[in-house]
Amino acid sequence: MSQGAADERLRLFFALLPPPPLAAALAGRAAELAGEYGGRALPAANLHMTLLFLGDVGAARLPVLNLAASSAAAAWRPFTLQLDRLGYWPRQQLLWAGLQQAAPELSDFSAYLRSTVEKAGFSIGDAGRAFFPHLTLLRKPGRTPPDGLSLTLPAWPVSGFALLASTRTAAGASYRPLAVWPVP
Ligand code: 2AM
Repeated sequence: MSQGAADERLRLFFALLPPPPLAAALAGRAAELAGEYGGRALPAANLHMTLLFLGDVGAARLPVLNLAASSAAAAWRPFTLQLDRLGYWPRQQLLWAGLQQAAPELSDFSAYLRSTVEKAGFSIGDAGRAFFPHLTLLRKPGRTPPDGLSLTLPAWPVSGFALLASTRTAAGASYRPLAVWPVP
């Protein structure tokens, strides 16, 4: 391995990836919203729900991170999500899909993953930011979307989580799965 590769830093986060039919439906809704309000709709391949954002991590630490995530995966309890809410954050200029009903298994798992990863020596990207489950659909709309936009989608039986690396490009960020943990 070259010195450059050993020193490589990756912008990492753990996320849930919607199954392809749901991702396609979400991307369709995102494109519709971009048609109405402007902005950049995320393509299906980039759609995800962040569980835990780490930020920059040295590539050499990936094996330890993978081990920590595998041990956290053992605590997974199965759950299904219903994405049935659209919201808009004006400061981030971000339109997202989320949940009307809290999903305790999801927030419990995010918290458990966080404590496992912290015990393994990793720091969390923005430790003060509370976990708020959402899936970004659209960035920087030209006009502010109104409240109460509808979202009707099939249920999402969550079947695993992934570790993703984010790369910024001129066309926006793109996300590359580095590892996936299927769960029962
Ligand atoms: P966003 O979609 O709300 O922007 C990759 O950047 C993923 O990590 C995105 O889902 C992004 O959320 C999230 N993310 C980026 N910075 C973050 C931070 N400081 N804390 C928590 N999540 C963050």
